[in-house]
Amino acid sequence: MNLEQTWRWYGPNDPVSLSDIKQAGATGIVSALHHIPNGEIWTIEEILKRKNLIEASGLNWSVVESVPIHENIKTKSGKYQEYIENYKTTIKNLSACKIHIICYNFMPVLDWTRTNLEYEVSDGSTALRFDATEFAVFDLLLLKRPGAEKEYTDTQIKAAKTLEKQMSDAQKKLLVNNIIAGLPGAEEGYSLEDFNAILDTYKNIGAKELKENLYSFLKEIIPIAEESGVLMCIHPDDPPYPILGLPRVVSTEQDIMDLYNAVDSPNNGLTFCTGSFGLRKDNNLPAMIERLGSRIHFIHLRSTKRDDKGNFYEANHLEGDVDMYEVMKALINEQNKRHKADRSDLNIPMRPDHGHKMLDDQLKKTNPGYSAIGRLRGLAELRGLELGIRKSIR
Ligand code: DNO
Repeated sequence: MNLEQTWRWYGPNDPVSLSDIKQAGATGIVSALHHIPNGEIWTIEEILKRKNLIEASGLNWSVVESVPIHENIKTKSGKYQEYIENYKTTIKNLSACKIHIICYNFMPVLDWTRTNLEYEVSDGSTALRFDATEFAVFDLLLLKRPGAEKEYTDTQIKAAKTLEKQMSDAQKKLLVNNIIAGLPGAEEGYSLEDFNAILDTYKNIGAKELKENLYSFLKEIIPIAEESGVLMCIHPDDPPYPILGLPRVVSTEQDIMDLYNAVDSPNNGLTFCTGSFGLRKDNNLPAMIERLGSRIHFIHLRSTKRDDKGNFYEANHLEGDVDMYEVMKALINEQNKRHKADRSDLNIPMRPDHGHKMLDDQLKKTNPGYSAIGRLRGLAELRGLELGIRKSIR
């Protein structure tokens, strides 16, 4: 009984190949059909093409990350009903191809957000970082979002103005791109021109409304997931608090409890991402695993290091603010509970989430956060930790 070791693969264009992944020791692949536009049906034919490619390398397509949710569903507007019907068909088609775990998120407009993709840490490798002042420069001075000043303190506004004066045009352009052009796996990218207009589609949607839209989506799709034997697992917000005046509703333990209660079914589950949840001091990760664990269907293991000014960077997997030892113990405990309850889903898939850009990868073009060697290090450390804990508590 182990956690299933998986690895995110972006498809045939990913600079990390399936044979690289095999050498890293992962057995499961996490992948998505990124070429299919948001909202459209994933046909059986397209799914099988990807599946066959993965299986030809002796690997297994364990998890889909993600089937993205069209913005119209999140705002419950436009063609949302049609997109929900398409989503149901995609669930059925994935199930017909024997793929039974689907990760998704419900973050408005942007998926995950960072300001710096090449932050040099003390050992010379680079990590992804979120700098609150850089973000304020983007929001207040480059995007010039109407009403944004109200969300910042005078000190923050002053710091943003000072920083903006020191930045070159190229640095500003890079910052804008890092935030809105779409990080790997984010299914949408925007131009600065379009961006304010898209944010405006949320002008009447606060947290309450967004939760309602999420739950009405779940009420439609979870019965289909149940019939198809598919486990849906929502990914938390990254970072787990509102940005750009947008609501966030998947950030805390209470949010997940609300989500579980909205549709009380094991198929309505969670992707436990330690990097995202771990950014909030009020999220006690091991306790969350203990209480939310029965519906955790997928795990992202990663650590972050935050300061008290709203900045954070991605630390090595066993360092930073996440107590990975306690997290791993709680996960093993959850597996033991499942074992006792005679459940068949013992080998919960986990993947080393992100990694530093290091060694030879520094000379290569890689997907930010998804280079080979940093994740290889992460996976190696995590599997060692798992083995050590497992053997010592037997
Ligand atoms: C970032 C990822 C996210 C995640 C989605 C899930 O590295 O964790 O892009 O895949 O939010 O839907």
